[in-house]
Amino acid sequence: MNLQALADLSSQWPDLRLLTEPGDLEHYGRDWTRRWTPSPLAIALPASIDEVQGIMRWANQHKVAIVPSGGRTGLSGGAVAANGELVLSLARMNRVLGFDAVDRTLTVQPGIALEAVHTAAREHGLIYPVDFAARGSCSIGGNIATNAGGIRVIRYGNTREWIAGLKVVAGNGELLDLNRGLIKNSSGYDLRQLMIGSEGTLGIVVEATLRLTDPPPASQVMLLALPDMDALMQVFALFRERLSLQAFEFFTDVALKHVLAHGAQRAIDGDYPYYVVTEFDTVDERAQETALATFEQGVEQGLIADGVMAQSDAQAAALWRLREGITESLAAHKPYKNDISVRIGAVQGFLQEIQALLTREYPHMEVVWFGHIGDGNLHINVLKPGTLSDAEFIAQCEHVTKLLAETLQRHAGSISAEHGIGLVKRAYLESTRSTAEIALMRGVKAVFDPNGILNPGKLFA
Ligand code: 2HG
Ligand code: ZN
Repeated sequence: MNLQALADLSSQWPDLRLLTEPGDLEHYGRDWTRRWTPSPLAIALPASIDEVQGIMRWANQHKVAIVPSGGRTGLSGGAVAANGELVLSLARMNRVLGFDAVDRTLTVQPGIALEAVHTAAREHGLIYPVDFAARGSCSIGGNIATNAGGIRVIRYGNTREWIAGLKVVAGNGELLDLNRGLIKNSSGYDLRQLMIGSEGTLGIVVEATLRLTDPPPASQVMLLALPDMDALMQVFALFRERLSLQAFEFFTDVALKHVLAHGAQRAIDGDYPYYVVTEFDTVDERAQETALATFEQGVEQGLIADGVMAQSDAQAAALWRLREGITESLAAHKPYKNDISVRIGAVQGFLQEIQALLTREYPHMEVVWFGHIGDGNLHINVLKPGTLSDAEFIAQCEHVTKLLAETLQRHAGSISAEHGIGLVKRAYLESTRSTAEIALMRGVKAVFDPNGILNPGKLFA
């Protein structure tokens, strides 16, 4: 039946690129979560908004599910096609469409990589400030679909802050032109913001107008070694008070062990349980002195055990690699991931509570902690021991995630800080959103996507 539908799509849109080879189905049917076996019906690679609309109308007519697809670097299964869906890949729609010097906006197609957006912004002397390790492979459309955060949220906020306008093909195939680059627009519901973070369940982003900003002043990168977990938020408070922070990231000795084994360079001799990579503005020499004085104060108070200040761009990049290389260094261990957040003010108590929980529940497993602690976002990766099968390992991790979700609920946190709910965290949505909220979300979904064509099973069952 679906093969017939596919033949119909191809005859309606003879120029549309469609892939059905097993290797392509495998490649486009998965994201960075390696848990599901890809089995899409086919892959469509539209080259225009017209083609995207055509696909959506066809999908409604034939009741074929669509999985929107960008760089497939997601960690929540949001771009997985494991049930005969048509993958709608935006990979060919990857151009910069225009720059507006007065509005300071860049208009792009959704399939452009984040790194290419950075380059385009810099060519105009400006920056697009959302940034994270997957920059070379992820696409801006996927960033928008998950409201991506990353390493500079502490300074610039999430993707949401930087979207001036969106063109979206809704679930029913209608093209919406949302907010059109306006700064002030008090004309009712902001559907643009509703689309951001909707994980491809309401519409497909086909064009985005991004806000750009001035590059930050010169900056300095520092690696700090801390004696214990209690010091972490105290050092954050000290540094935030004295310096103008761009980033404040942490990782543990276990994360360091993996990243070093994966080729990163050791920067501090000696072993410490916690590390911080921080970057801050250094407008003049006084700022450098303040940074050193802040560091020394931390040492005197027993909060900092050791530290390194980058002396060159290359050294700064090497320090960043210690933090940014973690995900890749763990990939071979099939990690089970948690991406959680609490208010900054709740981090300290929350950390202590979940450390006790994880030590108790994972006695024989390696647990790797790292993340954007300066904005309350923690990544916990549990590594699969060789003694457990995939299924046993996941069952055990799901049990612990349930306990973690209960703890999060008590601390008013979120089960997904920046990766999205997708398939992976669907069972825990209720720990973060109330029954009334979820009912409204389902209602919204039904309005934008009446036939339930778009990314079914993601976000909610
Ligand atoms: C990061 O902060 C990414 O490096 C990935 O969000 C986190 O691998 C992870 O769990
Ligand atoms: Zn992250």
